[in-house]
Parts: sequence; structure tokens; C-alpha cells
Amino acid sequence: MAYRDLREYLSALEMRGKLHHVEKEVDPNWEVAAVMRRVFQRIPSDQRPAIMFDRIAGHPIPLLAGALGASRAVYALALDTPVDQIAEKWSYAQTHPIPPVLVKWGPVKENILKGDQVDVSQLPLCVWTRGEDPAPYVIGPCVVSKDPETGERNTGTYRLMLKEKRRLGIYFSNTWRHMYTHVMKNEKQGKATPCAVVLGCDPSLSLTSVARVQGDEFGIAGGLRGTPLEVVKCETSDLEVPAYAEIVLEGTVPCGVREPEGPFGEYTGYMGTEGPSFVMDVTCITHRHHPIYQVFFSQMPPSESSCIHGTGRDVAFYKHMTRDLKLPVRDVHLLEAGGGAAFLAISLRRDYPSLPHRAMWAAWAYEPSLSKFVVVVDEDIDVRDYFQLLWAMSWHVQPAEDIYIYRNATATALDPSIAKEHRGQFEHPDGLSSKVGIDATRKHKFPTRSIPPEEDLNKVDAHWSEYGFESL
Ligand SMILES: Cc1cc2nc3c(=O)[nH]c(=O)nc-3n(C[C@H](O)[C@H](O)[C@H](O)COP(=O)(O)O)c2cc1C
Ligand SMILES: [Mn+2]
Repeated sequence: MAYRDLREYLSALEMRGKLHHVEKEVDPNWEVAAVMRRVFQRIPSDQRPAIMFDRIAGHPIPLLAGALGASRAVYALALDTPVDQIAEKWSYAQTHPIPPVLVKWGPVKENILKGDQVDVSQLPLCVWTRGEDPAPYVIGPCVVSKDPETGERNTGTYRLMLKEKRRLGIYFSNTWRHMYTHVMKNEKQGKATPCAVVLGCDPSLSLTSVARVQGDEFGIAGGLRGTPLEVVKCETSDLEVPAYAEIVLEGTVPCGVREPEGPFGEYTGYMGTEGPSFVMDVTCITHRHHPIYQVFFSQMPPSESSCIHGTGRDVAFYKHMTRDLKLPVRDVHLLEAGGGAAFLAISLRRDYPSLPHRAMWAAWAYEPSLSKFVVVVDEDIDVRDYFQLLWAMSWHVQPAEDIYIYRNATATALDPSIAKEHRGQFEHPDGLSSKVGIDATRKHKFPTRSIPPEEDLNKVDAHWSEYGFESL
């Protein structure tokens, strides 16, 4: 059964003990970011809950973070599916989209603020990297716009910088972002681009908004839900937004206007670049009674962003390699240390010597802007266990033979190892990076491993209490 809205999903999280309320009043200018950093550093991911900050100093609205990516288990719950079926669910939704249905009214219209009543700074926007970010930011919005030529709708997650009570900065990290193409097409005709920012909605739309998918994200969200998303018309444009959204900011991206934006603490763990960027003029705010303000926690990994990227992108690679190419791949994982972007590990059954290379090239061909490092290991290695991965790299690799460097490949967006002047404001598709492929599979017959036989270890397990370790 689909979640009707964010609130129904929060009940599901609460029932499974995956939602923690912070009752202490917290300061949005430093404390939310610092608490979330510690939550991700100190609580192991299998125990990490989503966090609801019930009381934000100076704001009546509670703030929710980590609700979609506190851990893989939380991500799976957001998709309402077991962890091992995440891939299946995504591929089904993309091939079986369900268009939204337009309804006359929804709770998102319970409060409608226009003109002088519009003040975005009333929302509990946070400072995420204190002393470095130039302003509070919205991270985690679903920004809706339409292609002016085809009419196709798009939803993407693009950060918003607080500038004035009715003006936000909006940032596209590269030129192939779908909304960027909408803005460009409108600007050619001297027109502004209407848009609507959805804050807090059914998790299927938020996850589709951050996933790299083609087509109408509302339809794919419907495919994930198995039932159409109900949408209502905006007050000030002909765009549609989810009827059960918590908060919606309506507005336009004016033609030809560029203003300074950034730098912002990025998913790489470093501050990003700054430069001229687009703005959004907010014309209307609609919201439910007692709205919840939802954010994605990002910056230095591990974070909600690295979990979402690691989990959501892994499955796309896995599907491509196993279904389309029929490679004997056991697992594919974008390590969270690389922000779910820079470092890919693949385990496979090495049926023939060139297979590890085929898998590397499959990864780069499928998504060239990711996977600066690709490490291929045998199928007995768990690629989600850093220790096992580094063990295989330590002893299965002869550097001169097994490490390959390829030049002039596509860069990973915002990679700080590429000098700033070569990165520019947008991470252009023509940005170049080198890539490393490491074949860490066993290329000849290896000696037997130096651990006791499995049968001896099982016997110890069966008698574990007799060894007196329980008090440790
Ligand atoms: C937490 C988080 C924040 C993001 N912030 C931005 C951003 O500020 N600008 C951007 O261009 N992409 C950002 N992204 C990536 C896009 O949301 C993602 O690539 C999405 O697929 C873009 O939608 P589109 O393909 O419809 O343009 C972010 C992703 C996450 C998970
Ligand atoms: Mn899109």
C-alpha cells in the first residue's frame, strides 16, 4: 500500500522505531547541522533513525531530517519494499509509470499566502556549514517545472539559497539538469520559467526527484506507489503539485537574471564553488495546517545524501550489468566514503580473464560521470565491507599489471581534486577527469586461506556461551 503523504510514512517509521524526536529546542543557525553530523558519525547505520526536531528556535514549524536516507533500511521503508527488492521496484516504476490525477482541492491549500504575506524566512531554513555557507539553505526541495516546448513536467532537487523574503537563489550543478534546459528554452524567448517547490510529500516523489531518471517524475512516483499521485493546480501558475504536500512555494525564475550563489558545503565533504546563478521569485506559499519542514542531510559523508546516492544508484548499475549485459555480477556498491559517486566496487564470478574489464567499462559507459575509482573483486568478497575490500586490494593486486588509468573521461560533478578553474560554475559535460580501474580479482590459483575450517568455527558458535565471552 502506498503512503498517502509524508505523515502516513512518518507513522510507519514511528511504528518500527525509526523516528526519533528531539524535544530540546535547537538553533537552526548551527545546531541542527551539528546534531545531524553527530547522528551520522556516532549511531551505526543499522540503528540510525530519522530525526524530527520538534522545536526550532524562532520558528513554529518542526524540522524533519534523514527520513529517506538515515540508512538503507529507512530508504527501503520509504519505498515500502524489502531491502533486496529496491532494484526491482525502481526498474518496474520506470517501465510502468502511472500518471497523476488532478483533484479539485487538497490539504496543501489549507493555508494560502500571497503578496506581502509571503516570507520564506518564516520557514526554519538552516545553516549547514556555519562560517562557510553565505546564507541559510533549503536542501531537499522537489522543484517542479515544465518543458515549454514539449509540455513535459519535471521534478528535480536543486538547492535554494535564502536571499530575501521573496527571493531564493537556485543552483544547477550541471547543464544537463532537466530544469536548466527548461530555463534556457524560456530565456531564448525572453520568458520567465514558472516553478513550484514542494517541501515534504509522499516519499516516492522525493526519491524520484533526486534519482537520475528520464520522463515525468510524477508518473514514476506513481509507478513506485502503484497508484496515482493526487495533484492540485497551483494558485499562480498552471503547474500541479501533490495535494497532500506539506508546503509549496510557487514562483518564477526570471529571464536573464543571475546573482551570486554559494559556496555551499558539498556532498564531497568540501565547500563547492561560488558564482553567478539563477534566482526564484516566490509569489505564493501554500501549506497544510501544522506543516512539517523536511530536509535532506548532506555535506561530508556519511550523510543522508551519500546513503540515497549509494542505495539508489547501486541498483541501477546492478540492473544494467546483470539484466542488460548478463554479467555474472554478485553485487555493485558506490561507497559512501566517495559520497555515493566517486568509488565503485563490483564483485563478480570471474568466468574469463577479461570480465573484470568488461564490468569496469560497463560502469563507465552506463554512467560516465560517476566511478572515478572502480575496483573489481571476486564474488566471495563483500563489497559493502570496507575491510574485506581493502584486504582483496592488498593481496590480489599486482600494481603494475592490475591498475589501469584512463585519461580524458567524464568528470564527477564537484570533484575538488580538479582545479577550480577547470571546474567552473557548472560541471560541464566536457569537464575531464582520469579514471582508475583496479582488477582485484584472483588471476591465478591462490593458496588456501589461513583461517580455521568453517566446520570448526560453526562448532565454536554452537558452544559460544561455554567460553564465557558474553560479559565482554
Ligand atoms: C541532497 C541532494 C541535494 C542535491 N542538490 C542539488 C543541487 O543543488 N543542484 C543540482 O543540480 N543537483 C542537486 N542534486 C542532484 C539532483 O537532484 C539529481 O541529479 C536529480 O536527478 C536532478 O533532476 P533532473 O534530472 O530532473 O534534473 C542533489 C541531490 C541530493 C540527493
Ligand atoms: Mn528529470
